[in-house]
Amino acid sequence: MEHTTSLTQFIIEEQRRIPGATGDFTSLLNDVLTSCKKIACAVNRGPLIGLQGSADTENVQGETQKKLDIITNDIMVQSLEWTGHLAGMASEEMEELLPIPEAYPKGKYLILFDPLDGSSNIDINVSVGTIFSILRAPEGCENPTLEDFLQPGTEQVCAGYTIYGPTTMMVFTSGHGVNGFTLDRNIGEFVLTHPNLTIPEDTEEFAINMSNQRFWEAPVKRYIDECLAGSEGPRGKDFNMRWVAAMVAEVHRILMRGGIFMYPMDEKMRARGLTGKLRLMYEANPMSFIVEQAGGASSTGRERIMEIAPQGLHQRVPVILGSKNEVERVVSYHAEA
Ligand code: AFP
Repeated sequence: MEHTTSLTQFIIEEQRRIPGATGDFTSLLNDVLTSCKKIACAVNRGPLIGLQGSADTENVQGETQKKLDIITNDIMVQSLEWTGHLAGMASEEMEELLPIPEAYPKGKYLILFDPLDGSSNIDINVSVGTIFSILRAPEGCENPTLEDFLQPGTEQVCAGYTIYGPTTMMVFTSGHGVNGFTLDRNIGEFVLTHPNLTIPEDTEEFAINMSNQRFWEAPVKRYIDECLAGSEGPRGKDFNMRWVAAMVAEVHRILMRGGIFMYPMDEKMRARGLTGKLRLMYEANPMSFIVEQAGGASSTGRERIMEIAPQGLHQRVPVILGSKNEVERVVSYHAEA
């Protein structure tokens, strides 16, 4: 039988390379992957067990929640709160941070997650995902405050996502490159299938919601106009476009074959008092960590996302990430403007 490396084996071997590692982080990551397996089951069986459609409630972002938004959030909380590896949790679906209940031991890590990214795709059977970011809690801290969570992306210990698509895959980084694992349902394990993922520096593929075109700022308009002009324009080559409406799927495609993803600032958001569409702590920071570890770049157009000092748990930021040379080009257009 062909030898495969399971995600559990992979992280235990990584742990052995770190002198003094206690195994706490390894166990936490194992708990995260167990919750993602449970979410994969719920997502897969959704229409068979009445889990599709709206829950008719709103989250803190004012967005209507799907039934699966609530159920996947519960799965994450229930799978992680009792394990003793966490000091606290925060979720895109919950207004306040969630302390670990008194009944359970406290650990040294904090986790932030978007339990079901791209949930508008659920009812049409298109890819969705779970995104997570792990931070260290301050030394000896049992009851973390909001300030303890508001660490810049550069402080992340680990970031990852699970994509529930034709196959279920988990991709993560703990600061030593990016690796992808595919769920083998026959053995119930994530198996290493995509070692050392790297993003090509150049690309001919962009992802942006074109319906917002008339609201974009000048640098983004310029960049996309030049892509659309194709081989007759200043770029001298034709570009392709994709838009899945689930950041997990966009980032996954970029890790597989390069590309640039943008959810930039626009006039419509500004008029509504918003500072961007995507959430810094649950989407932008973890995805930026992964993309940078794979050799790509990530920016708001004006600053590196991972260096932003967070102001709130649900803060939104513009996001431009992917193939390095393209991201740098968009950043230079912002600087010129
Ligand atoms: P949901 O998780 O609320 O469905 O939002 C998905 C998302 O935050 C991100 O994953 C997509 O890239 C983006 O929104 C899609 O936004 P549009 O609906 O404006 O295309």
